[in-house]
Amino acid sequence: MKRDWIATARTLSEALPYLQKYADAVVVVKFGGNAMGDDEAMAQFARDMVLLRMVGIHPVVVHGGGPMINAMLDKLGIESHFVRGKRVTDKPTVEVVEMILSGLVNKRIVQAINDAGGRAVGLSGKDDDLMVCVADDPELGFVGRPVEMNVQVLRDLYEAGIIPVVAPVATGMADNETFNVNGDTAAGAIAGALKADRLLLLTDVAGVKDENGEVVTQLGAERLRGMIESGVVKGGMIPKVETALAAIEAGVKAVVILDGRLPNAVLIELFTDYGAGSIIRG
Ligand code: X2W
Repeated sequence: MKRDWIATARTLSEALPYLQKYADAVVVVKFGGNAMGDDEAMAQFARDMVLLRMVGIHPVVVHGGGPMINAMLDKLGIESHFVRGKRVTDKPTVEVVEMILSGLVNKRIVQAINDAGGRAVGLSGKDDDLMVCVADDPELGFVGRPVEMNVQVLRDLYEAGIIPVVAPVATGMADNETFNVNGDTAAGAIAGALKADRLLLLTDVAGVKDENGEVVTQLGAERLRGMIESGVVKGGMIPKVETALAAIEAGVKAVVILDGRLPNAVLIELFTDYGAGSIIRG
């Protein structure tokens, strides 16, 4: 296949204003379990993170892994229940959650970024007390709501050129407590505490849809609140848009909800006029 090198060079040239705009920006990327594809898709995501780092952006990856937790719970014969999009988490379940998120999923992402030539370090909300939680709701068991964020460890890592990769597992106020945190919630809390320039929520839908099922590319916080109240935004999208609104209130400049299965979704969003998904601003 003959490649159009002129088009390739033009693409790079057209990215210049965006590269200048995002120099030194802190970009928190939530990489959901449903957005993680096969090894090739994982390698592509990892290359995008390394590219961000190489152009002077500070990416912070916060991941999910719901489908991987489900698969292990199935194997162990433990049933999964969800209430308002969150996993009801008893003691045996939280142990599996920590093993899968901090172990399997976190290390798969770390390894992929390192294989792409980056320097990734994996940690969870427990490391350096990054994220301290209380129980979100008695009905949910060990599901955490972040109440104290200590994000200096993330700054220390990214200032040293390292890409932090965070598993949404947290410590509690009491000794020996472990909490399962929804990945979107964790990413929003981290982005808010860092006052990030962007929070990108990579999921498996194209963005926030209006009453006609069309993706809305730009949204203000007020319109979005109205869309929740009128029921236009529903189901699994509710925790995402609530996370987006809370992050903006905490000082994140903009949040983008986009389809992480799209090849190079992050690059399309940050470096092209086209953008991707729905961008939410205050
Ligand atoms: C999630 C944590 C993983 C997650 C869970 O147990 O599935 C809660 O529901 P995704 O892939 O981003 O959905 N925690 C409390 O959020 O994964």
